[in-house]
Amino acid sequence: MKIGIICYPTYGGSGVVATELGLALAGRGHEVHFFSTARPFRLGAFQSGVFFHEVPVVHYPLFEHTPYTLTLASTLHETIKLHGLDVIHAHYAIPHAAAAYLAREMGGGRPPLVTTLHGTDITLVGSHAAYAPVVKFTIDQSDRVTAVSEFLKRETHERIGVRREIRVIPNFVCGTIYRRRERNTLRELLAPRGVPVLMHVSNFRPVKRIGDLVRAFIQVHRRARCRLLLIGDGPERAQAERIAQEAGVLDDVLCLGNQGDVVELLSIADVYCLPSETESFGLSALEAMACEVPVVASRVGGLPEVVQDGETGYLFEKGNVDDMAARLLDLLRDSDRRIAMGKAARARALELFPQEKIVSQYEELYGEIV
Ligand code: GMT
Repeated sequence: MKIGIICYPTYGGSGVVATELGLALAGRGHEVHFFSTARPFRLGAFQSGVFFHEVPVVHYPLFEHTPYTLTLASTLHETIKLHGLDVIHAHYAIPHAAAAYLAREMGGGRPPLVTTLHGTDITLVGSHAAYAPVVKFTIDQSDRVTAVSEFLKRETHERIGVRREIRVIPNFVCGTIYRRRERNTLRELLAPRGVPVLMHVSNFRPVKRIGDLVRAFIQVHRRARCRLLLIGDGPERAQAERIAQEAGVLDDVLCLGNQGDVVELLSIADVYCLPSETESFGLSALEAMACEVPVVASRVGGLPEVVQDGETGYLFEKGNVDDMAARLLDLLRDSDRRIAMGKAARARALELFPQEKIVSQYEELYGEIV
């Protein structure tokens, strides 16, 4: 098949899932065309069967905001005419499903359109009154709609009022790439003399509640030797550093910024923390689990579908910093339990969310409509 994939190029789970899916499909012999304003950060070097189409962002003095939806629709339309795509797969409803809908209509109803909902396109931005009518319309008009968790499927029905069938195809991880490696030198560099490492990876948006994480770390740090490694960047990073500085723990809070190879870093993590306000799935938690890192996360959204409380990590009530700190401390103090939970985490990741199985589910879905 010739498959067009639309995604955001920036650091964020939806772009990661779209990119990994496209690369895996190309690995199976499909021709995959990516559409984005910049090369998605996980796309890497040239791979046979993978094409990237940069969507132009055209400025004009009259425009206060550039109408990206239209340039995306035009780019899709031209590529469909030129290459004869069999299916368009829009990742993240806003505005990708709308642009894909437009391109399909321009092509006389072809090719069919799959929309994958990722989370904030429904739970935050998508349910805003300014977007919801278009989100609902484009979901209804898609030939197939998928959501990355049962939670997100429910939310789409309840919040947006969508009645049509939504198929849950969860996010996935490649167990061959995401596995724990011996990285003693890196560990010695970032956390010398066996200091236990707590880790968090995100784009530091308010929804991630980074402040809660630093406050819990401050409590843990008073009672046990540990270091917090924060990977990624975004609007809440400076505040996180300020909280750590005021508490006098900044020396043990390392903000590494955006990183290319998270597997290397996850390989030196002892516990992964995700204290989000909401999370439709929590892909970063799954990647940590595949690297044998137990996850301490808030009991929100789709996270309970990923993290098994008491087996592969712990869940706490959102905003309960004391409980988060207690759970982190438990794991730091009991290395046997920590290691056992890490192994259980990898086993769950590979049993429920293996790349091979989930990519096949998308392939079957395309097969139904092409
Ligand atoms: O949460 C983010 O920072 C990024 C966002 C996105 O759309 O790129 O992530 C959403 O999609 C991921 C991939 O499906 C999910 O794993 C995340 O849970 C989801 N984020 C939220 O729901 C907040």
